[in-house]
Amino acid sequence: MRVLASIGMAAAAAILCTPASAQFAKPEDAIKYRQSALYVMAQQFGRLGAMAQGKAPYDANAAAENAELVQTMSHLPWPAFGPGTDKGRDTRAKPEIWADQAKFKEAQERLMNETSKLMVAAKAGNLDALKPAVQATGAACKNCHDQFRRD
Ligand code: ASC
Repeated sequence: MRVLASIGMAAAAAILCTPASAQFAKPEDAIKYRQSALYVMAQQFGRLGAMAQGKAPYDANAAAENAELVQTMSHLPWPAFGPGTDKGRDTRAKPEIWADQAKFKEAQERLMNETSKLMVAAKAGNLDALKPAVQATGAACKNCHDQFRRD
């Protein structure tokens, strides 16, 4: 019983001592997570880009599916930029992310706003609706990269 109680106390202490932002065991995990999310998002977005630029045939169902994935993925990377995750694995994340959190948040919100619109546009089922939404989403990607990602 005493053993169980002390295990319980240790677990409680571990939870209480963990900063709210640290949902990852170590910085390396957070970096890997956000890179993975951004990578998948870029892959799905690339397929929409190809359609918008006429490099791939327009397929309304595929467009809607990809846009939905882009929209979902666009929400995932941000909690993985917590304090202390500026190093721990190769990363192009700039110190500005942690130095200007408000500006970084603004860039995230711009992207999530655009990906929501992208999803609506893709579901409209025509290429003319898709094109400007792809362009606006790409501009939101670029806006964040220009400020917060090393080349
Ligand atoms: C992409 C991709 C990005 C963005 C960016 C837009 O397809 O992988 O990172 O678009 O290039 O400027």
